[in-house]
Amino acid sequence: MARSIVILTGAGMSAESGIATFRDSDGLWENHRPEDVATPEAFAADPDLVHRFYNARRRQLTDGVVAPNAAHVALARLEHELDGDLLLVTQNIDDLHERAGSANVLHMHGELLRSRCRACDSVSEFRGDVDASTRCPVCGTEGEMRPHVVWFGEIPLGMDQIFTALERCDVFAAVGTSGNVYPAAGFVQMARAAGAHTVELNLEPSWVNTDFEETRLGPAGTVVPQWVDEVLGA
Ligand code: BV8
Repeated sequence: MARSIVILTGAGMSAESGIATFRDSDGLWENHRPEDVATPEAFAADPDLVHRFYNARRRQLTDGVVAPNAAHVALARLEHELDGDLLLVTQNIDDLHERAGSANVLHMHGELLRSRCRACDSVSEFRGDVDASTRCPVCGTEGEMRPHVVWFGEIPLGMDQIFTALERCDVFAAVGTSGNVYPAAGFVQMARAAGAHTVELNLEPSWVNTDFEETRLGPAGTVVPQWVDEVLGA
C-alpha cells in the first residue's frame, strides 16, 4: 500500500560527515553562540563577523573531505525505492542530502551554497567566500549579498508544503535533531495529530522525545540504514 513519509533531519545527520552540530563543542564559534550570530540583528551590527561565520562553514563543506555518510545514502535509497511519496525536510544548510542522491529536499532553513541579494531579492549559487564587496550576479549591486539562510527570528521556507505533508503522512521520522528549534520541533505533534506513526532516530533522546511513539538511539550512520531497510521491507 502506498506510503506517505515525512522525514525531518537536523545537524546530527551530518555529524558523521565531519560537520559540527550546533550544540557540539559547547556550541561556540569564535566564542560566539551560533544562535547569536545567525540573526538579522547580528548581520546588521557586524556583517563581516556573520560573513566570516558562513564563509568558514562554506569552505569546510566544499573542502573535498566532507562527504555524505551512510545515513544520507540510505534516505536517498528510500526516496528512490519507496512505493509512495517521501518529503525530506532538512534544517541543515549543507548539500549532503543532494550529494547522496536525494532529489526532493526541502531546506526549511535555507542553503549555505546560495546567497540572496538584498537589492533585487534574487538567489544565486556561491561556493566561495561572500562578503561586503561581493557583487550580485543578477543586478550587479555590490555589498548587498547575504547568505540564503533562515536566521533566528526569520520565517522558515516551505512551511505551507510542510504543513500539508504533515497532515497527510502515515509515517514521520526525525533524524539527528535536538528538538530545540521551532517550528521544526513541533512537527512531530502535527504528524501524531494526523494519525502518523512517529519515530525519533537520534544519538540521545531529544527535547521532544516523549512526543514520539518510537525511539531508536544510536549514530545516524547506523540506525538510519537499518530503519530504511525495515521500511522498504515492510
Ligand atoms: C520562527 C540556519 C516564526 C542558520 C537555523 C519559543 C517557542 C517557539 C519559538 C521560539 C521560542 N523562542 C524563540 C523562538 C523562535 C526560534 C527558536 O526556536 N529559537 C530556539 C533557540 C528556542 N525559531 C525561529 O526563530 C525560527 N523562526 O520561529 O519564525 C514562525 C513560526 C512558525 C511558522 C512561521 C514562522 C527560525 C529558526 C531557524 C534558525 N536557523 N539554521 C544556520 O544554520 O546558521 S536553526 C539551526 O539550529 C539549525 O538549522 C537547526 O535547526 C538548529 C540546530 O538544531 P539541530 O539541527 O537539532 O542541531 P543540534 O546541534 O541542536 O542537535 C543535534 C542533535 O543531533 C542532537 O540531538 C544530538 O544528540 C544529535 N546527534 C549528534 N551526533 C549525531 C546525532 N544524531 C545521530 N547521529 C549522530 N552521529
